[in-house]
Amino acid sequence: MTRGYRLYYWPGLPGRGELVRVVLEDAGAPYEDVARLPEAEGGGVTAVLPFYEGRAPGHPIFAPPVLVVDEELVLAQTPTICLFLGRRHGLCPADEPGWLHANQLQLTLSDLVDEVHQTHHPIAVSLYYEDQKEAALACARAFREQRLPKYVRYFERVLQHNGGDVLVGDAVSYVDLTLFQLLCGLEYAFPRAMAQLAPEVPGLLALRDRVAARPKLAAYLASPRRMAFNEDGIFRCYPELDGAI
Ligand SMILES: N[C@@H](CCC(=O)N[C@@H](CS)C(=O)NCC(=O)O)C(=O)O
Repeated sequence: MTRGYRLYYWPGLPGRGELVRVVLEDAGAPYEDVARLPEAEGGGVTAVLPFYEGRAPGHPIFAPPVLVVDEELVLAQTPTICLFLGRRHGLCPADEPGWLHANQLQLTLSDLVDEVHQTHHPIAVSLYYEDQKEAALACARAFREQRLPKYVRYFERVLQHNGGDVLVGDAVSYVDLTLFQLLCGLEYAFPRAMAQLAPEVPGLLALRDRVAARPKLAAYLASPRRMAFNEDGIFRCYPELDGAI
């Protein structure tokens, strides 16, 4: 049996796969990023499809990312994968109220991810952005004006409530790593809206910078393994959705 972690996620986009990668990388945990291998070596979309289509062994999953642990445990749902890794690698409070609050915050960040995706796909995931652009403009406007401020102000409040250094517990957790990735994505997709909100969330922005400077994560961010945001992912740079056009 091959022991260790195997990550299965759509190649070519950072998406939710990147939320798992930042935890693995900050933990210094070796993993195989299977779908990023060439097809000839068992990678590519072909590696992900058996999970997505229900043909892979192990507990059935609904949608990637998937983490296979020691070729035995098959995990999906990004918050569950990150909670599992966080608890295993000292990136999560150990006490019950602590990890429950971590999970609560992670699920709220996951809701935010869903709402970001909805800004460019408000009608159907199966339709192209161009085919739902009118609805996307309205959805993105409501997101920028109402939901985005509500989310970031909430997380600033959580941070200050916890003393200002980290979101939960007394050390950096997987939730802070997810927040880091989401702030990077929001600044990529909504630079104008985020610039307007910046004065209200100084604590979050400082936390983002502290997380980025953590040695293992910093090494990852500077490496070719780090996947840049692009217009196939969740965070897309469509200036019209940022109110820039
Ligand atoms: N709530 C799930 C959402 C998973 C999800 O939507 N995955 C996307 C890629 S980021 C996907 O492959 N969706 C295909 C589908 O829903 O059919 C999570 O957080 O992991």
